Amino acid sequence: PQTVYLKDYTPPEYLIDSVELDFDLDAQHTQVNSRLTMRRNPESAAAGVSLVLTGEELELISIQLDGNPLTESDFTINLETMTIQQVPQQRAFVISIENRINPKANTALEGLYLSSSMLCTQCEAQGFRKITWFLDRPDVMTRFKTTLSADKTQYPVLLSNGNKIGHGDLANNRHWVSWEDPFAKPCYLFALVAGQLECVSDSFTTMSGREIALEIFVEQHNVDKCAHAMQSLKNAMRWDEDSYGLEYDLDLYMIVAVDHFNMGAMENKGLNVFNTKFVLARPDTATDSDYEHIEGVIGHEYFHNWSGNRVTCRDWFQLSLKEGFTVFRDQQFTGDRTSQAVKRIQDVNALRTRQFAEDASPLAHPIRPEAYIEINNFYTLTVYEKGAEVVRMLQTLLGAEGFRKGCDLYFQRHDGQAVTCEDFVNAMEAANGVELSQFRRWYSQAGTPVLTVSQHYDADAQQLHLTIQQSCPPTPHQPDKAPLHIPVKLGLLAADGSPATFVINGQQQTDITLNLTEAEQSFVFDELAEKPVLSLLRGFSAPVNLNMPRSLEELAFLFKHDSDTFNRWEAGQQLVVQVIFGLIEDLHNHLPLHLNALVVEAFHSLLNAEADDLSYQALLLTLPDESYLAGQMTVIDVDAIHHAREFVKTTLAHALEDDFNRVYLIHHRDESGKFDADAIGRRRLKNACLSYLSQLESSDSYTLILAQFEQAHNMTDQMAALSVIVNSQHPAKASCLDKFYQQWQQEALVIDKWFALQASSYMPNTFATVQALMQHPAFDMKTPNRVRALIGAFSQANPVHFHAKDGEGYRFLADQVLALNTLNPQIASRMVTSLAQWRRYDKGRQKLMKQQLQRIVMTEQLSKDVYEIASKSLA
Ligand code: BAL
Ligand code: ZN
Repeated sequence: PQTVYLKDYTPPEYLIDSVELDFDLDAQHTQVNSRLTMRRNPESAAAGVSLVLTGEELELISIQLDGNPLTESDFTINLETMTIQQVPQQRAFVISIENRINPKANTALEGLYLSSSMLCTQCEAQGFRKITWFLDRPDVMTRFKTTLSADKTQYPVLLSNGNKIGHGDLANNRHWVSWEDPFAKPCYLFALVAGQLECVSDSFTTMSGREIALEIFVEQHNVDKCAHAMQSLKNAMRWDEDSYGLEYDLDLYMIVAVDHFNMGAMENKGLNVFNTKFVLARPDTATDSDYEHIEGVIGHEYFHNWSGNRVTCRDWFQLSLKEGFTVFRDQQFTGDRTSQAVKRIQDVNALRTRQFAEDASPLAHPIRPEAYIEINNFYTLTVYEKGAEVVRMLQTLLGAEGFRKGCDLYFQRHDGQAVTCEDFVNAMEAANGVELSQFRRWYSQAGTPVLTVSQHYDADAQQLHLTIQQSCPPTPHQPDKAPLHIPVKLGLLAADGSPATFVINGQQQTDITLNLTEAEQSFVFDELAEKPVLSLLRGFSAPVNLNMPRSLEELAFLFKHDSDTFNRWEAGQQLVVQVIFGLIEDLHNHLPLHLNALVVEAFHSLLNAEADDLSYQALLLTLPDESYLAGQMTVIDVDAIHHAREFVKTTLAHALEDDFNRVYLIHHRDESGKFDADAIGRRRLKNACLSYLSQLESSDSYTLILAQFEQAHNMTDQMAALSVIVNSQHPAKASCLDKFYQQWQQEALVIDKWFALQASSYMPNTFATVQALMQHPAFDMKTPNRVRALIGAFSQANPVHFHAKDGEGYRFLADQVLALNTLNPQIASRMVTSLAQWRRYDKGRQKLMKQQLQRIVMTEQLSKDVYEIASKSLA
């Protein structure tokens, strides 16, 4: 397979002024007629008179140039292109193409495909070329006029981008609808949908007083699950006006929910297509987290209307320009709507467990990659989540106001254009009169930097001396790293836990953002009459690992007193991390385990403290994830991590049983249908306590848990109970799982939870359960949500069983990857990433994981997607 390089970018040789598309829709024989009005691009330096269009898996019917049919000597077609030997160079010309496609055979879910009985499209990144021949690249933007015709009974609703400009009936029970999008867009933002859909409608009045029609289309049985998505959309529209001054531009905003979707959702202009997972919610079917994710994703796709659609990417290497920025925007939105403290912790947790792992693997790449084989493989945590951290650092460095000025200038300069990450940074510089040349390295350098911190308090001089060294481990093709510009927020605490005032650069302060730009830098804080406690990297001000020796006492102190909500949580995490690593060492040395009393005391005091934000309180009680702990180990020992973490949890449960019971009972009440911060917080805190109590495996705990399972009227409580039942020896386990299935078998999204819960259980025999579930009538390899729920959950959220010593987990995963390779390469390659970190395990596991990667790479007819991930993993 061919590698595409950023350095090879050249402007398009031709432009498309407008396109008219006619679809004669049918599940197996759809005919596409396109009329492209084109001309030579004056900006292109390329010589030659031929025109190369991109197309894949298309059946050509006819082709014309300016109304004259072309014969086989006028053009050639290969796997991915059509080359027309000669087109006019000095004037506009029209290419008319008729081709046929088969949506039903399209199991890759790119281009036009069938989801249940509905026809829909996914064109990002390069799906449009599976619909018709085109200049399928984001810097070719054009105006689309689209006419859809189809059987009126099977496809009564016919949707595309923009405004509806006409409709009518045809012979043989067929009908047609025409759509016109007034905004020029790249073809990756094209969409069409046809099906038997119900419309839930509402409206929104913009800040300038324009009335926008809002429409959510779903299958009939889901009409009762759209209210939250609709409210979320209105919240997002208002928020973007208030926070960025950005208003919606068309008169209509449509969202369609489909069952079969490779991603979460897609920001097509005026016609978002969503995975049902991020639209449908009813209190009894969706958890509080589902509700929050729906609002976040609805917001994300809506925000793309400016950061992505009005200003788009020049090429796919610039993907983080729209994704990193839009993730940052959706993070701000969710924080404003819920709790900034909680949202920040959730985001950092995800970044550190998953993106840091990617950065430490053979798949590490900069947020602006320099090469790819298959662009679909670069919709990564690095491009999205680390990309958002880079935008966040810009905001930290420029201040909220300066950042907003930079955003305003960016949208003003580039509205209607396809631009680069460089253009974004340029706008930030120009709007603020600053220079960000060193900061730009965040775009080109991969890997997670490490800050090594040392401090010394000089009592005589009343000074704190702080030295920070930065380094970054080598990543593929980048053995040596240059120092980055890293904003480090910090504060100091006095012995009584209050903020300590200090003097730096002649100014008195209580907190500061240090600009780290060199490999090693020292800072002096003056006028400190007593030794302060350092609270460093507040708010996780940069995506780095900290190497800073801290005593358990100091961490317990910060866990109690730090006024920075992120660092307070972080102190608790690091306290437990240190204790768990001590226990792992004891396990390796065959010593008996004891839990340090400091941890018990810290949790006791937390459980007895007043709290405003109960969701935050629940996070403070939650132990670090096994995958986070794994990321901190040189040689990952999944069994020891699990054993030590369970030991801490069980010991806390026994020591603080009364506290957990009391807090549980204070907050246990039926508030189903209430989604305010208090109700959600109560459920989270109560269920965190329930999770500890389940460790007791006592008849009292079994009774309490079963009662919650049976009496729950909301999915949060029902799932929380079932989850602890599945991970315990609860005598009612089998009957609860069965009951849950019977209750929810008509609700696909709830059944996904049922699969995922069993696949991620750490109890014995899970692998046999997973194998049995593969044969379950409700399992389907062609439904990405189901594949993620079973195979994804087992390989990504069940370290103990996936990494079973005998290698059965690895073999199972490789079997499924190869089965998926022909059906849906995008989903197949996502599944391979679990094997990418093979070098981090012991020799025995390394060998077994590598064997499976080699087996995958050697397979014939491997998709580009899977080949790229498997071969890079082995490199
Ligand atoms: N653009 C692909 C889906 C998303 O990030 O919104
Ligand atoms: Zn996005």
